Amino acid sequence: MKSNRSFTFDELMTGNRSEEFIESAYPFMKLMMQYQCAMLEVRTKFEVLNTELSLDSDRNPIESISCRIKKPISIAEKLKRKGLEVSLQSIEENLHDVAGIRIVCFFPKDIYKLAEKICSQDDIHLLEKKDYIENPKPNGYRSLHLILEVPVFFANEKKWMPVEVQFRTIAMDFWASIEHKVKYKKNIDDSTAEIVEKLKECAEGIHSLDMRMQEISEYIDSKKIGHRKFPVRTGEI
Ligand code: 0O2
Repeated sequence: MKSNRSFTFDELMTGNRSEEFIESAYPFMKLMMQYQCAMLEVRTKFEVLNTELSLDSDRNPIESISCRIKKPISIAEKLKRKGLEVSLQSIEENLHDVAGIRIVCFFPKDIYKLAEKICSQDDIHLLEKKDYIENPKPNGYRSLHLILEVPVFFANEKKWMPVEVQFRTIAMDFWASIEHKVKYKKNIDDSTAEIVEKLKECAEGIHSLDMRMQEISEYIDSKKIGHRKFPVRTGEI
């Protein structure tokens, strides 16, 4: 008969409890595997779009794609922060960002084009959209966040899974990465007005650079300077 007592890590790993450990870990591992597969599905869709769109415009809209599955500790912390139960059912019902993809683009217009193209695919459901480019966060953070739901075909079932997609330009990503690092490393809280103000100024400067670079690119496109019929880097990310 199974015991309800919880076991220490040593008991689970070294004693005859390892089977119980594997048994209890399996449903979590299965759920994470399913998020991983959903992430792969969505990533492939963006790789296809990137390859196709480069044919028409002579350049790839996507600079890089990165993927991550939220760590178990971050999942538990987020659920607790929201006052929710920490369980598999609760993860599925309440968290939409367990599978996350970050798409880094060259220009802001690339972001909206990719978002429009992915949302128009008939096997994609748009669950949520947060446009922090149009409406930046008070600290200056810019990015377009979509929660997409995609069907994944497993060996014995078809399951709709949510994936969070964050779209940023290289410039927005530069700001967000540094802001995250600075705040994380020094443990600075948002009330430090001077730092918040300086970071916000940098975000504004970066945004105006983004817009100017986009204008230059559009000008070059309009003059068809250096126009090639076929892309040089088809499919490269
Ligand atoms: P990690 O490490 O990316 O997993 P919600 O999910 O709607 O209940 P949440 O999580 O605040 O609430 O959603 P939101 O605002 O869409 O932000 C989610 C993610 O966006 C964060 O993930 C960050 O990756 C990024 N992000 C949001 N705001 C900022 C910001 O001010 N600076 C930086 N650098 N990134 C930001 P997590 O949850 O932090 O963790």
